[in-house]
Amino acid sequence: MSTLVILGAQWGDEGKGKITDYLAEKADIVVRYQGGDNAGHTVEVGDKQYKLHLIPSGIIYEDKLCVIGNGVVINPKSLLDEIKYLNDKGINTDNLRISDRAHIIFPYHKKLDELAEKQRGDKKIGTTKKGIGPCYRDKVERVGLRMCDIFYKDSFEEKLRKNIREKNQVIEKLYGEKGFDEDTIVAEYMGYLEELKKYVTDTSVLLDSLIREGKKVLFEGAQGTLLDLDFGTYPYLTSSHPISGGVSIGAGISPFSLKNALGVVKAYTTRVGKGPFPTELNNEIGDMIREKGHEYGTTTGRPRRCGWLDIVMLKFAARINGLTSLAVTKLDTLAGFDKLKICTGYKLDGEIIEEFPASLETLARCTPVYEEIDGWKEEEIEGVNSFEELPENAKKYIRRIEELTGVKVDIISIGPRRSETIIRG
Ligand code: 2SA
Ligand code: MG
Repeated sequence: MSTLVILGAQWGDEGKGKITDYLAEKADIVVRYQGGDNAGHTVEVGDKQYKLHLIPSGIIYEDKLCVIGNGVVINPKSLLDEIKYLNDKGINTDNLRISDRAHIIFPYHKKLDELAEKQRGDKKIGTTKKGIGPCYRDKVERVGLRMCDIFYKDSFEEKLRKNIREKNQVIEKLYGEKGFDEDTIVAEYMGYLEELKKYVTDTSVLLDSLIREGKKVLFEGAQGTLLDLDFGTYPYLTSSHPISGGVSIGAGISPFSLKNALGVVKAYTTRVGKGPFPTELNNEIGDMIREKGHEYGTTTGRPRRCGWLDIVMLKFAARINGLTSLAVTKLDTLAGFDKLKICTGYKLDGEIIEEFPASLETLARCTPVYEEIDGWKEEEIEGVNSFEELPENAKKYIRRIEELTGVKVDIISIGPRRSETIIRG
């Protein structure tokens, strides 16, 4: 591993935090390249649990440089809260670096996110209401404020005041709600940003020199491939680029310096928020997976929708990301089921298709084609340390994923702890 991206191959919450934490031990630098505090990464070390939203998972280690890249949108208050949360748990955050080009989330972004969701009625996206979409919209519209702007206080204040006034107009005229007090936001946010100044630098230059030195860099994806703005289930997705193509733009490195892509895949499928989900189980099997797998959002606590593993989706993720290996997580959650199903294709108008369609209307007309595999028991998988020790049917399940996707499964996770990780040689 010289440069490796670890990303979600499904709809997020695949267990990227745990896998990144595991692989971070051998890395020098861990980098976030997209998203914001809509992400929720849970890492368990010994008897301690850490819930991270913005800071790369590598922070738990003493000696890793952790970079928040330009492609990330930063809520300064959340970031300061997270720094404090880590410091209170005895974690040092001096190794954090923030891109001077990263855009800033303000309270009006959150408010606009909430209001837009409310207005969508039954067409809700199911956003995390963290202001992610509205902040990226300002970036694309070229009116956003970036971390580098804080070094020029007067123009920063001027731009911020203009933005508050304009957003207030939308909030008041379009949605009929009360806008924000200009002075309050300016004072509060300039205070937060003053505290964050010491972490801000040109992280693109920094990463370039570290990569040239031969340092090992891990890029940590948030959300997942099917939530990618271009390649996900539009419009039920996030406003950034979790796919490997997002690394170059979101971290400011050449696309040719990224060597490997590890796709993290849950042994089944989950999704939070709305949108199509061909293998969803709206029955007691789905409920059982949710309870056994503790499938509730880290950021919002929302129950996640659960369903069988979808190979059409994984093949798509393998192709679009150029996956060089897979990590299958939560294999333990599937223990105790008599029969398991894997979706190998979609049936559309009497024909089998193997490519994920662009149109949601087409996707809604697809029905999954399943292959059945015998299950394994709880006691057979507990405390297992190697691939060979896994129950025969669990090995079959993993091998079948490899055959169908054409990508090798290098890592298998059978529990939240670092010790519950199987590495295949
Ligand atoms: P947003 O807030 O604009 O990014 O929401 C748009 C869609 O993206 C989905 N999304 C996510 N899906 C899974 N996990 C995410 N992070 C949190 C976590 C979620 C949580 O890791 O647990 O705690 O609820 C995440 N972030 C965004 C979202 O559901 C919308 O479908
Ligand atoms: Mg998550």
